[in-house]
Amino acid sequence: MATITEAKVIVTSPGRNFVTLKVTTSDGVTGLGDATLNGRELAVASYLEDHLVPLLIGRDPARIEDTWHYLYKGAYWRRGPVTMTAISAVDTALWDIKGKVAGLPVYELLGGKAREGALVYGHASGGDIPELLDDVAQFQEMGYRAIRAQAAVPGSPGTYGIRHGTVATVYEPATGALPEEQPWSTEAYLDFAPRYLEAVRERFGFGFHLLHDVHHRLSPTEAGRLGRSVEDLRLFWMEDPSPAELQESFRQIRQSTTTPIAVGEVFNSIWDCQQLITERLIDYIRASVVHAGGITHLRRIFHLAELYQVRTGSHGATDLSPVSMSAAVHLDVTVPNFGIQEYMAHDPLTHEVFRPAYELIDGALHPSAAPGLGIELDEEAAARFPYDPKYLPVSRRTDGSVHDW
Ligand code: GCO
Ligand code: MG
Repeated sequence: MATITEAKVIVTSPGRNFVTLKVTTSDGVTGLGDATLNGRELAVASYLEDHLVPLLIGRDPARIEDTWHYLYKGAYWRRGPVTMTAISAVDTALWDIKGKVAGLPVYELLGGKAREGALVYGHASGGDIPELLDDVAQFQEMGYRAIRAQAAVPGSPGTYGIRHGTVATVYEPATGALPEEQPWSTEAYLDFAPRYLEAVRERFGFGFHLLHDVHHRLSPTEAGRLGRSVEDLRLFWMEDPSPAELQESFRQIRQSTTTPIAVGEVFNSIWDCQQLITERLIDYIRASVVHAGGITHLRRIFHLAELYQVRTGSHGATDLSPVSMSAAVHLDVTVPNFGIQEYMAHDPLTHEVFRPAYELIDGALHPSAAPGLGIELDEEAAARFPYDPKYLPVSRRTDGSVHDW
């Protein structure tokens, strides 16, 4: 029996911060897992180094399911983003190893392909409506068949989702060495968002999927109003309309509008979306490999969703490293209830360290057929980019109080 002989945590900042776990077996096989938790990276690095790595040494790398439960139940303290991101990294690395040992791409271990590629959506944004329209045009030229549209809300500089620069520039919300504080007016947003979404449909028509992210900024009543006001624009989805700690609040949004609802990028376990799924309060579940317990646990969430006709639409912003993007694409091509995959191309510097083998073809990501996840990490290159503390911004209402981000 092969055993795990080493598990190394690699923290690097090629364009942005990433935490990666590299697991090595006694047969010399290595596997990678993403452990990046935006703005809280070192907490996961410590959880891994101080608490999980000692438990991995000597274990059988083939026993993925057993290791998952050993780490989850064995900790006594369950769930939470730090714990679940650390478990995700171990799980993803073990799937990578299992694929390499079997000589098969991970999608074959997951039951084989149900589709050739995973339809992705790109992020168009603008400081105003004309800029947004130019950006949408560029994404269409690049072959994207699904596009998310966001424009800066007048009076709310720094509105989430707005890339500052050309289409080749990467959108990156984690900026300051301390959190940047940004003003927010829900009234101004509710007035403006339907107008720019309508401008996109007017100019480009209905021959592509149009998505929009609300970023947890609305109450259920406000979200219902927004959803209703854009029904004629036939959005693919309205994302994160409200904070989802109160799952039952989505019933009100659901009853107010036929605009499809997507949620889940901050979820870390099946328990965060159990009611949303089983009561059909959402259309798309956006949990990801890196924050929701790895391939093993995310697959469980997706299977539960399948029973209730909820489709998948995993988070895939730049803070999800090419390691979790690789894992996501392997899983996406196998699940019957796949909906869409978010994809934001990484900063070119990121690719000096991470070499993923997935390919963007005609608006869809295709996994590599290489054994494992098809991802390599250059440790020498990683060492050239030391950790660079960055925080996500904090949002404040016009009266100065803290709002949801
Ligand atoms: C998205 C997200 C991101 C997050 C970021 C936080 O839909 O892609 O909302 O942009 O804000 O991933 O770490
Ligand atoms: Mg989002």
